[in-house]
Amino acid sequence: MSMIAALLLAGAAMPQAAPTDPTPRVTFDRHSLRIDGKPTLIWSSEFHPFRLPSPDLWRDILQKMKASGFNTVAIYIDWGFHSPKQGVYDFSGIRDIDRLLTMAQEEGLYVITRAGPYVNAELSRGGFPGWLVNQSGKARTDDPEYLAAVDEWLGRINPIIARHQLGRGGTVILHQIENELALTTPAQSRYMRHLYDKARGQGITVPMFHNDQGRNGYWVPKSSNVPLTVEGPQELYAFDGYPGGVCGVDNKPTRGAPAPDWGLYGPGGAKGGASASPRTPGFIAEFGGGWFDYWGSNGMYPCNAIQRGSGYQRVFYGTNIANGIAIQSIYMGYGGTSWGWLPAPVVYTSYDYGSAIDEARNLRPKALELKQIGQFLAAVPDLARLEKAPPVTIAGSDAVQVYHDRNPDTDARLLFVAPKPSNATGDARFTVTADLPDGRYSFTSELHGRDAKLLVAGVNLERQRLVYSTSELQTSIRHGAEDVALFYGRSGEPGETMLRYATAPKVTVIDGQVASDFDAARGDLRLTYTHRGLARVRIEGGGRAPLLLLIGDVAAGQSFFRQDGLLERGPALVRRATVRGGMLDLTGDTEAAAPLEIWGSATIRSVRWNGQAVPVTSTPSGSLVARRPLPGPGDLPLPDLMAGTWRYAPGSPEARADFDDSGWTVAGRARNVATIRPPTGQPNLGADAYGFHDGDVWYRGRFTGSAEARTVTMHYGAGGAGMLQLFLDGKLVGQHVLAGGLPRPITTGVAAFDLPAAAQAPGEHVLAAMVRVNGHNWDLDVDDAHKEPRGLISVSLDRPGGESFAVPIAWKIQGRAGGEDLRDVARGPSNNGGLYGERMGWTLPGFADADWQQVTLGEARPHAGTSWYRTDFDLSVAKGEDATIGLQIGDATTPRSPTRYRVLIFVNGWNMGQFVANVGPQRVFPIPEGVLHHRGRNTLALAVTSDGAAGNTIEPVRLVTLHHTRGGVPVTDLAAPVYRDLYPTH
Ligand code: IPT
Repeated sequence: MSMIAALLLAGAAMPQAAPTDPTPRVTFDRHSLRIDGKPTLIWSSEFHPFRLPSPDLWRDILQKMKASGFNTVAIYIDWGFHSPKQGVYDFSGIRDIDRLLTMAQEEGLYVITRAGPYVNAELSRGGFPGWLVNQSGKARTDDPEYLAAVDEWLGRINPIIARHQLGRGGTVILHQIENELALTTPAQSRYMRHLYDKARGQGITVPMFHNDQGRNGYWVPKSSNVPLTVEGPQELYAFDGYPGGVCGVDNKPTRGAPAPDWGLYGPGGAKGGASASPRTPGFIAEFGGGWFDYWGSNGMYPCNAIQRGSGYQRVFYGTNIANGIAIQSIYMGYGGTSWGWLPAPVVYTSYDYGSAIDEARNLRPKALELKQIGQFLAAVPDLARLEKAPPVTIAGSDAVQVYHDRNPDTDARLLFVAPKPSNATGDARFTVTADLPDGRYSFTSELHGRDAKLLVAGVNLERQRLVYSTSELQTSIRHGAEDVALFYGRSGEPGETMLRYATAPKVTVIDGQVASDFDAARGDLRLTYTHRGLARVRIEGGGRAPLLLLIGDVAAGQSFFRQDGLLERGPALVRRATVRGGMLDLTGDTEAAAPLEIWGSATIRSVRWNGQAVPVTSTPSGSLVARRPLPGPGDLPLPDLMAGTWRYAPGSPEARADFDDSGWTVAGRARNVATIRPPTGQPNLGADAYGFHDGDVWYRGRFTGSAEARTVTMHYGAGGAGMLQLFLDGKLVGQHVLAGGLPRPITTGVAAFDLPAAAQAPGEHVLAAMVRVNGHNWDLDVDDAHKEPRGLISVSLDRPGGESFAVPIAWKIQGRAGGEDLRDVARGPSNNGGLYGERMGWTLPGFADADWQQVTLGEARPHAGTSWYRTDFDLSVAKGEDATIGLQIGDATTPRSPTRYRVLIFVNGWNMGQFVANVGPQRVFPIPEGVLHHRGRNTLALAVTSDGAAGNTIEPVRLVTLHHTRGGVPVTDLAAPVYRDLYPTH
């Protein structure tokens, strides 16, 4: 071996760090991250603060992630969410990233920051700010105009991240510099280098990475030296993957493909390989934990939650772990809400994603399984460093496979048992024979349906020695002189756990049916049982600390939380456990009256639950149990909105010929850098060129009546399920809707209308068009797709068969009041578009609608254009109770209505989403507390847009409870302007 090769090899075994930090706390070797030198498996899930516009509730999500077994949260940060205008940035209120990173630290989670500049994330423009689409330079290259914009952003966000790095005031351990940059020309190389240098220069010292769109080997660290890969400047290589199939159109889960081997068991090389970057840890920066849903679907989120639910999680996440993927982040942990104009054309308002925490902040059943996996990973630190171990022998079934791994330092084993192929769902009973650290053993196990098992062998567990177990280990604690270990298995399945002792220990079965025998020659205590409920066994003597062995079925296992070194069970959620001077303070949630049982520090003398004393008594298994159940939530009565008072005002005065548009912007001359342009010589009508980047935009075009003015053809861009309404002198000519119902929606269209005879009459006429802009395209493919124009692209007024653009039109444009100069800074750039009612403040609390017409919503007549309906209602959610209340329109059991209308929903001034009756599928819109005042008055304003045809009337609107517990976190109503703050002179 050459000297250099020898040095390189030696170097590979040494922990590496980012080059600029003299005392790095986060380093890595080829197996895993090391935190303070300790190999640490990173088990993470994704959260988007911008998709939960109520910062107090960020803590709720972080606590639920922690309680579900995660040690890390990954966050995207959306550049556009913070910047309405070049040079203008906001990091306050719902945009306070400092606060989020502080909370993560307080909640004991590590953080992976993914701060753009580009994030994708089903966001309008993939997270780029609105103003960026006016740049002529190509985005995600080293174009100077683009880089200058990027530097603006990085100059603000990087220092925030830097001051929250581990050891420097926070818990940020990894930082992502770009997302899925799948174009790898020299311009991208220079761009990547720029991003990296910038971050280092601005004090980010933790290891950095890029998220490769699949396992392509794009942007691998210099050290990797693997053919067909592209080098990048960062320390780590990470990629994303969404295997496992998608739901069918019938909303039924599909079988999907087997779990890919993206590590130790892969075929080698960049694409599938053992690694594209052999000197850095296996790192999946996004692994599908659900999937997004699109306009016109049948409402796939519940199915997505099942498709990537229980069996999927065990099979797929388990396959990753067995492949030595030591950094794994699930996308999404909590999806949330793409409120306002956040959504890209590919998605509607809900970004529930089928994730473990649903949009209304309920823990789905799959979260309970994640908790078991997460607790297991934390209990066996050996799993951070895995290598292949010799194959095992499997008898009795061809339908299973066992991945056998070992930790090179401790020789601890992982036996990952999965169906073969891993998307199979049959029944198998089999016997595994393996040479394990404590000898050669054979054991029998089963697999039923879509399932897999993460078994361990040869592991030191607290003060015990686990030879092997056919039950899955969930967790263990030291409880004073005694250890407690929790195992689980499928209900009704036999199980066997083997423990090592010097001499025969004393076995006392406290609860359940567990048999034991001792093999004195080997020192093996074998416990055999059937998983059912929760068995409790105490084992004493034999040369070890006593052990309380808890053996549950899956449901029993899932009832356990492990917070702060204690075990707790009974309530729906245990958020925190704090022991101080003999007093245990627990916080958490109950969905109904619930028991409480605790194993923990032997010094606990009294217990409080959410601040209330709980009398406890001790049990033979060493636990404390509450003498009375913890209380559940009370009733949550909601007001009947249909019985309330509603006020109505027509909302499309812009359509009228005599409307005063003197304050509007003349459209035509602005520079056009859009990807679709009007024919040469025609004006630039694209809304972005005039500073209107989000939401609805109005146009008024004056022309002189002429015999030529017979048809009008409008080329326009409006995003997913976007639309256009055209009026002539105040009367609706027609509307045109872009087809929804596609994962890749149609985002531009051509609307052609015959004009009424009025257009041929002499004198001035006005064409007025409203374009509902449902998002800008993302830039996933690095082709500037975010610059596809929105609003009108070109308009031709002609006689059929005549010359195009025969009749000239003078256009004016109006979008959001103030354009890039936000009037409502607190609600921010994605809250408002340019509807008349939005420009006039009709969305806001405190607007005086008393002189509007009083109507009964159930009897409202449809009007062509936009109609506004306002009402107030009071809520009084009991103190100490958490809830998510939603607004439902129409019949929740059908995804869409035969009627054609759409609604923008403003709650206390916040644009909480869009309902499109004939496209669907979303009918229920969760409104987070903070936006919604749970104890006080609320203002609801609905902007209903239709063609006015009979029947296109708004369906019944009601409030519904989507989540309700006793517990929760304290939430303050958001500080945001009311009407008089923004319209002081009115
Ligand atoms: C990948 C993106 O990185 C992420 O931002 C998000 O868009 C996610 O997937 C899908 O929800 S994109 C990739 C799957 C093409």
